[in-house]
Amino acid sequence: TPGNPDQPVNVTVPTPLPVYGNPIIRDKYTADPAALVVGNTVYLYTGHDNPPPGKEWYFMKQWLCYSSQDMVHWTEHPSPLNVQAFAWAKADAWASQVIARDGKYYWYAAVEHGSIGGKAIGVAVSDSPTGPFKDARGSALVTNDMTTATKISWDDIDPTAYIDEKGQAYLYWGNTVCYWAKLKPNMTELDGPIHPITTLPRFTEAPWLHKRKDWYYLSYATEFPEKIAYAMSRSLEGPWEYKGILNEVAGNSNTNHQSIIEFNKQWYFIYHNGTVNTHGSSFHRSVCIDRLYYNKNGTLKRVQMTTE
Ligand code: FUB
Repeated sequence: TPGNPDQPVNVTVPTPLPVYGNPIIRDKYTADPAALVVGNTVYLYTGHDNPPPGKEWYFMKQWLCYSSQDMVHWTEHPSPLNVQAFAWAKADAWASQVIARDGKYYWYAAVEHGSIGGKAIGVAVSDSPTGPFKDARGSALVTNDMTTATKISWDDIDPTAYIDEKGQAYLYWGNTVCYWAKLKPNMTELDGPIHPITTLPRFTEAPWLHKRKDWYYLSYATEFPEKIAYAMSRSLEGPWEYKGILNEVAGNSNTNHQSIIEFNKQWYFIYHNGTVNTHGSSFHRSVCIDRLYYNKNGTLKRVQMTTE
């Protein structure tokens, strides 16, 4: 219909997407991001993909730490934690997360257990978000013989922790099955049983917890190549209601692993892809940042991935 030139016309001008220069780190391969907001600073902890030439696997020996006050300019700090810090572990600095409690920083990390075998979760502690971190227990917090919902030896990976308003801390983790347990206030011991969650469709790995208003969100990687899906609940103990896909497969990477934070009143979706990988494999990943937006009913809009 021809427009009436006397009538005002509503034109929706698309807002350009903010661009973070993805991937944000170019001199190292970084994966499995976990961000932590401390005051006016975001600390970003990542794994370090560094396979020997010709080896195709997640060869990772240390974790890396970056900080930023604007999500654009990142400062690298000396690596605050590596596999050797856990004397009982033998390999694999896989996905991790750092959270703060009472002036201390607790780093939950997946590694390969030296004697029990299979993946295990350790916890390290520091007085500073940039370390130095040391093993907080001298033994694993979660081992393969504590979780029996699958027969696989790598189901105890990808820890994520959250502390609710009442001060109750929770640890979620898993591969193939998502597990959760309460943590004692000391943050270094489980408090009660380990629960498998059976209501998350096609859960692969990489759980992450966040909260906005009265909703908890449990996002996770699904299928291969991985997308990020999510569920919502009023309680960290569930039940979780599946809500759909949040992020599509991230370029040139079989895995996808997210961290979601609010910083300066904006929500961020931090993940990895393989777009600067010149090795033709999924084992040279790079961390990226994009914005996360909510619908009025609290559900999440799909992430629009950007590149530089
Ligand atoms: O980085 C090693 C593994 O790949 C992580 O534990 C998974 O989440 C996947 O990103």
